Amino acid sequence: MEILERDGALIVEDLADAGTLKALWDDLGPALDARDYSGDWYNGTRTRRVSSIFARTNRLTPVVTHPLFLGAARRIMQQPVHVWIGRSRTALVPTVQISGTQAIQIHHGQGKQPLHRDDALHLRRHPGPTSRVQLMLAMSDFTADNGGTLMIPGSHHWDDERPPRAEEAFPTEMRAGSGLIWLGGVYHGAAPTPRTPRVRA
Ligand SMILES: O=C(O)CCC(=O)C(=O)O
Ligand SMILES: [Fe+2]
Repeated sequence: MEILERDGALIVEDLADAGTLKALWDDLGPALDARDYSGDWYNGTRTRRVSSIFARTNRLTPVVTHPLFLGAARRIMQQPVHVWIGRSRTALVPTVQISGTQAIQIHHGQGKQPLHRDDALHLRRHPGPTSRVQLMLAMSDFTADNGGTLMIPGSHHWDDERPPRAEEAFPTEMRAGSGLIWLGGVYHGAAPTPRTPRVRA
């Protein structure tokens, strides 16, 4: 919790076991193979994306309920909010729910995705309470040259005036089965893949 709140991102090794990873490839791999490249500058002209992945596999449950992910999401987002209901001052505790899900496969020759905050979708101001706790499960190894996601640690603390700069970003390097847990306010982006023919998912 301390690292996540300070840096906004961390890697948990062996978040998913080998059996889960194989099953995810069996269920999602054919859908990725059948998918065209996204075809736009933001989603990636050499990137295949498959959404709604709970409709395509039933093997994600142990991943999204992993105590280090779900537990962190609950600790961060289930903060009581005090409201008046008539003359009663009441604490409402928000629940958490799964939001968008996507398998993202980056192929050789993909350019850099612009650095962005995923919680921009919530049209919110920063800094402020976290409204998304996110998980990137590595289905293949992530390296600095195969598209390991670029992250700017600590950038969830920034206000909305400060732009992200490429020099501040670090590539995510992790083995297949590891999970990158990160907050929705952290600037990040898919990394370019100029040098390697290996695909990343
Ligand atoms: O796949 C990645 O490395 C990151 C993609 C991303 O940040 C996005 O599409 O919002
Ligand atoms: Fe993103």
